[in-house]
Amino acid sequence: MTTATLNTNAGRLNRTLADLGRIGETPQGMMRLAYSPYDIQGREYVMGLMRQAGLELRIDSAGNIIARKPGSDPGLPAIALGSHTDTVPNGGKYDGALGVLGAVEVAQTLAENAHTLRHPLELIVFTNEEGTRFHRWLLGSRAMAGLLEPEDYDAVDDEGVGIAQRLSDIGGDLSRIDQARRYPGELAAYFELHIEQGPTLHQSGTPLGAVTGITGRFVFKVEVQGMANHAGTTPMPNRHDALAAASHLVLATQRLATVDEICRVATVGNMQVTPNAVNVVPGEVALGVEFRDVDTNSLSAAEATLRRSAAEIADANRVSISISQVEAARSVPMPARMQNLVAEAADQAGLEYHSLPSGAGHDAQSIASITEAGMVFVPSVDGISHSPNEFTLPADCANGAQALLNMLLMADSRL
Ligand code: HGY
Ligand code: MN
Ligand code: MN
Repeated sequence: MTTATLNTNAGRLNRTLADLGRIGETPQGMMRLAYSPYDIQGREYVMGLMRQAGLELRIDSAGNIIARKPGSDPGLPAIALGSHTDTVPNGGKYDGALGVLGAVEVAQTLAENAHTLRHPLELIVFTNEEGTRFHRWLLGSRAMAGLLEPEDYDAVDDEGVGIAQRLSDIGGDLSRIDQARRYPGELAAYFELHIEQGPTLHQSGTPLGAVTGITGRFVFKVEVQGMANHAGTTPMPNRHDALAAASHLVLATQRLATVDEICRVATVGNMQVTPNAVNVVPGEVALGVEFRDVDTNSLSAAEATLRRSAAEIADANRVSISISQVEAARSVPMPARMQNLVAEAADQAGLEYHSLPSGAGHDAQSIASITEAGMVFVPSVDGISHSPNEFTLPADCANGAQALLNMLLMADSRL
């Protein structure tokens, strides 16, 4: 069944991307951290665009923005388009933002063509996708999908602010957060436009990506307990040097994905040294470890290897090392029917596409547990992301929005 396609407005989309990209912009990069004043400002900007597109807005108890437009058949479940507007510290202007503003552009295009879908349309902005707050990612989409864990309810962020306050700052309500839950059948499908954040599409010159699956991820908090002592008078054999031990652990983490090839990637991205003085043998080190793979068994094997290495390092450096898991996100396949929608949307737009897995996590991996989810990628120049150098060409942004619209129109006529 062919479906008439409408055309999104590339200029308008790239203008809204530039506008949102100025909210939270600093010389070091984007700082629209979840629940921050910058994030709140960005949410207000996006909500203004959604109202202009004729959508009715609400904020659920998890702080997610849900903008809705009725369809011609009120008995049908909504089709949702979404992503996030929060960024990592010193982040880029496209991660999440393109998915949200691409969805707004789709809604604007439908409105100005007076095109009413059969299904209700929902645009969703999920909160704290990056997990910069509380070091627990996908918080808004996990709340919607019923995937919150006990640690989420009493989380406190690095500034000592609890989740109840953070949610209240954006219109959410921790005491009612379970009301954000939605159940299978409430949504007919969920589509997310996102930058690839990796090099595959840009290197091959392919304008669109059909996402085959979203990576799993294990995250650990590691605490190395040694003994602070005088850097000048403490003989080397007498030291309990927590940073020396942590440094061995960093290299052991890297080996999981290089020498041992147990998982696809492994990273130590943050570390706090105490007392962090040049003339003191470090007494304590706290670090975060994450590894990712589409095969959850590989993640478990990597965890076992990491724990063995930690025991050997602790013994050799006369310290104690504790490893506590703070996240275990399973990998999520995208249904073939959703991947085929991307392929057909690309054909309709006259664009090549490439099927590929996502090395990044996305809200779609939460929402995939309550409805069919599909993701369409556009190229990241040189594969750079989570950096102020993150860049996607305006024409590629426009291609992504057009593909998203084509997917929506096809799904509306078939589901
Ligand atoms: O970290 C990620 O994979 C995503 O960008 N939140
Ligand atoms: Mn993202
Ligand atoms: Mn991200």
